[in-house]
Amino acid sequence: MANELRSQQVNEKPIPGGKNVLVEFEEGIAWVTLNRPEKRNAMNPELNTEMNEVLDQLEIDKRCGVIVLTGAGDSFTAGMDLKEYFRDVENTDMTPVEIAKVRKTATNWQWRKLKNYSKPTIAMVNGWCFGGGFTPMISCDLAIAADEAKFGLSEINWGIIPAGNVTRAVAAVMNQRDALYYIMTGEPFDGKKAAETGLVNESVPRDQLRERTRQLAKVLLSKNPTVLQAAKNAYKYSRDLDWETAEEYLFAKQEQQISLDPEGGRQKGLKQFLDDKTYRPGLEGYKRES
Ligand code: ACO
Ligand code: V55
Repeated sequence: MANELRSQQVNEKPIPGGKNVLVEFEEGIAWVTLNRPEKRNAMNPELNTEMNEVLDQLEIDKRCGVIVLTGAGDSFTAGMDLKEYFRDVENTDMTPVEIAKVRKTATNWQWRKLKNYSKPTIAMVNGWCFGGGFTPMISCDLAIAADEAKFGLSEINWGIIPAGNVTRAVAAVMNQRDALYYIMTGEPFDGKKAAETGLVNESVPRDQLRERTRQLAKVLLSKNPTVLQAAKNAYKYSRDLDWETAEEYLFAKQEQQISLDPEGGRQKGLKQFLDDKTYRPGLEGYKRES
C-alpha cells in the first residue's frame, strides 16, 4: 500500500493549468480549454502566463500525445481581454519594459511556443474567435471549426490594427484578397467560410465537432511521433526558406529524424513493403508494433 501510494506520487505529475485553463487527459489527447466562459474566454495576462506553463508542462508529459485547444462554453476566445490586457495595463504606472513583458507573455504562447511545438496540435473552434484569438488558432497545426462558429478580425471595429502577430499569422493561411477583406471590414464570418478560405481545415455541425476532432487526434496518435514532429516542423521552417537552403535543411532534418527515431520506423516501413509484402505505404501506415 505504502509502495503503491509512493509510486503514484512519483509517477503521476500534477495536472497543469487549473484557474483560467483547464487540462483533461483522454487516451493520449490533452484537451486544453481556455476557461473564462463568463468573459467569453478573453485572454488576460493571468491566462497568458498560465498557458505558457501549460504548454511547457505538456511538452514533457507522457499523458499528452496531441493537444486540442478549445474554449469553454459558446466561445473559443473573444480575443485579448480589452480591459485587463489593454486598458488596465496602460492605466498603471508600469514601465515600458513591464508592459512589453505582458505583451510578450501573450505572444510567447500564442505563436512562439505553439507554431513549432514538438507535439501535434489541433484548434477546435467551438464558437467566437476574434482578433488575438486568430494567432493561437492559426499556430495550431490543424483546425476544425463548428459551422456555427463566428470569426472576426474585429480590431478595426474598435480602433487598432491586428498586431500581436495576428496579421502575420493571417498572411500565412489566407490569400491576400480574403486577408485584406476581413482585416479592412472587420466583417464576421462563420465556420463554413473559414474552411472555404483555408483558415481552418474543415467545419462540421457543432454537435459533431468534438467527435470529428477526437477522430483526427487519433489518426495523429497512430503515427510515429518522432517522424510526425520532424515532418510538421520541417514544413513550418522550410516555408520561410529559399529552395536551395530548404533542400539542404530537409536532407539534414531527415538524417536527424532517422537517427533520433527510437522506433526505427524507416527500416520497418521498407521491410514490411519490400520484403514481407504485408502493406502498401501509398494506402496506409506500417505496423508499428512489429
Ligand atoms: N475583452 C474583455 N471582456 C470581454 C471580451 C474581451 N475581448 N469579450 C467579451 N467580454 C466580456 C464582456 O465585457 C462581458 O463582461 P460582463 O459580463 O462583465 O459585462 C462578458 O464578456 C460577456 O460579453 P457579451 O458581449 O455580453 O457576450 P455576448 O455573448 O453577447 O457576445 C462577443 C460575445 C460577440 C464575443 C462579444 O462579447 C464581443 O464582441 N467581444 C469582443 C470581441 C473582440 O472584438 N475582441 C477583441 C479582438 S481584438 C484583439 O484581440 C487584440
Ligand atoms: C493584438 C494582440 C496583441 C497585442 C496587440 O490585434 C494586438 C491583436 C497578442 O497581443 O499586443
